[in-house]
Amino acid sequence: MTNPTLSALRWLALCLSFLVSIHAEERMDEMWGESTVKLRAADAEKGQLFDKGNYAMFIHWGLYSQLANKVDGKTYYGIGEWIMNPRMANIPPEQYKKLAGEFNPTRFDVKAIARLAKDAGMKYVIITSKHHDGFAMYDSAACDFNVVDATPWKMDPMKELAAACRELGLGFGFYYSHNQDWTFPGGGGGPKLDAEGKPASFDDYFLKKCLPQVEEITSQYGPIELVWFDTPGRMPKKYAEQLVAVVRKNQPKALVSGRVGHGLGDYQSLGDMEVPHRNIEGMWESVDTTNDSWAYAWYDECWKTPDEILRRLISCVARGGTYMLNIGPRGDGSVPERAARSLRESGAWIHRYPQVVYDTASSPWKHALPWGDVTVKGKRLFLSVFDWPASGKLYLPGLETRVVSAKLLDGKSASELTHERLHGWTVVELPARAPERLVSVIELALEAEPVVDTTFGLDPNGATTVLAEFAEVAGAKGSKKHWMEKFGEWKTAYHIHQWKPESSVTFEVEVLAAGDYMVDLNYAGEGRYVWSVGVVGGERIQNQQNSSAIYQDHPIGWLRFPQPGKHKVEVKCVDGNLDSASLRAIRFTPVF
Ligand code: H79
Repeated sequence: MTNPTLSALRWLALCLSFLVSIHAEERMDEMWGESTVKLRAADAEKGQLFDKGNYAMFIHWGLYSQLANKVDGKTYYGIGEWIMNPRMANIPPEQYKKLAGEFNPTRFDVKAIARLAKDAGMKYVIITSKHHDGFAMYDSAACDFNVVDATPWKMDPMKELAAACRELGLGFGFYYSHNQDWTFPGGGGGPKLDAEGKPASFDDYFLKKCLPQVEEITSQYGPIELVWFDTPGRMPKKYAEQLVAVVRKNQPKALVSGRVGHGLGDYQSLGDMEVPHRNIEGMWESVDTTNDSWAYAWYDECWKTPDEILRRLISCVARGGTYMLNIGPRGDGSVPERAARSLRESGAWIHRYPQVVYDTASSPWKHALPWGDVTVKGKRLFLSVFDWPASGKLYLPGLETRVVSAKLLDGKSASELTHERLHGWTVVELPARAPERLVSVIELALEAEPVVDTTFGLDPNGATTVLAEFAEVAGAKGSKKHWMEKFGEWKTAYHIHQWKPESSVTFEVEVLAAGDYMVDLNYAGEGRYVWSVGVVGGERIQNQQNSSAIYQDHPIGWLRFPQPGKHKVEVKCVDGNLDSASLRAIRFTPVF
């Protein structure tokens, strides 16, 4: 179909342009919307399920689900809904459109999907009404490339799904790719010529398809919770404004995602698959998926376990946000059983501990703690313990408010725990065994609303990792970095780079006991580096270690903290290829 040399050259050019572009934040804005969306709180009319529910189901389902990442016998690894894109299987629009003729998803069961969302503890469901491929998964009068007009199935699944969600008290809403449309002339990334061979403009696409379709999805399915626009690209503001106006007119109570662009959304959506490390004010969400791809991919059995789902959900809620987790049904409509099992099992936990997840405030520590995370309701703290300490003691640094009682919850009852204060730390005595297989919960009742010193306390029980984003940086650069593990599978890290011999990176920590701590640095780079790590006013150690392009922990050595209390730890990169050194975290582990 294509000349191999040409396509190799094109790949190379695309890869290069991607490498060059991806670090620029403006490029990230094109994909994920402005990071400067005005963050608002929910009001009584709007955003209640989002703001208080904190957990939603995302569904990616379309023609691409049939291909499941395999075309002409060849598997393409990455996000399945991108399969027709030149960066994946490069299927020409006319050929892709023929897939509709085979779309007959007789195993799509709206009641089972709504029940799964409910059992999972989710509060609303957002499904792809049209992805970048341009195929409408609902009955669209604006464009006949849709599930009713173009398939042998001839059904509109959204009518029944909306009804099934409502029957169970779940909210319902649509994903809509507003800027990209790879099959409609004039759409972003779409054909440049119309059916008569005349040049098509973005206006052609916008007026004939996009605007009428947004009118349709906001008027045909009853009250909806949210319209999840994605990847604004360089769509000028005037278009985004018109789309938002349609949503406001038809669905005054619906939220608009930040990815509509130009700061016109109601809340901020973080980068795909990004769980943030520090608290974020206002309304925001993380979107994530149960495996690695959004749409169904035949090979992708890399499922998140119930434990991982709970960790990621609780981490988002503790940072102040909402978590939307995706499933990708197969082309026949069935939901992969492993995804369903993980969701049901984590959901059973949420139904035992609803007070931890729903309508809670973010952690007053403003970051995760080494053993877990904290959510708050007034004077009550919920400590979600991900890693149960073998020592029988849980250490909580920096809590300045008096603890009235500590209770270990077990889903139904609660047992009183002994607690004491030690050098400003709260120490809770625990039974040897965790009551829960997944996440055990301790409830602290406080005398008043919590006041916390947010300094990182080094956990006497084991390793404490402090990420680079919490360091004070002098003479180097700290910034967020996004990269793709597989195509479309995004990873995000904050790293410190552009090191100079005089650069100084300082972490503030609190120790409960004087003594030796093993120090590891997590970094990537090229060749060997010499790092120097010192307690300000105390011992300084120095060591050479190797590196690779992948972030890894590298042992530096034992470092002594001379007395309990607050200390500053300074890191310097003394020798090596400083231009490629990229520091992600420091880790301290008590030696005795
Ligand atoms: O629906 C899921 C993805 O299909 C969609 N968002 C989630 C929820 C999504 N669309 N685009 N992206 C995510 C970002 C993709 C960016 C890339 Fe590229 C496309 C990376 C490489 C090709 C644009 C062009 C950015 C760099 C080069």
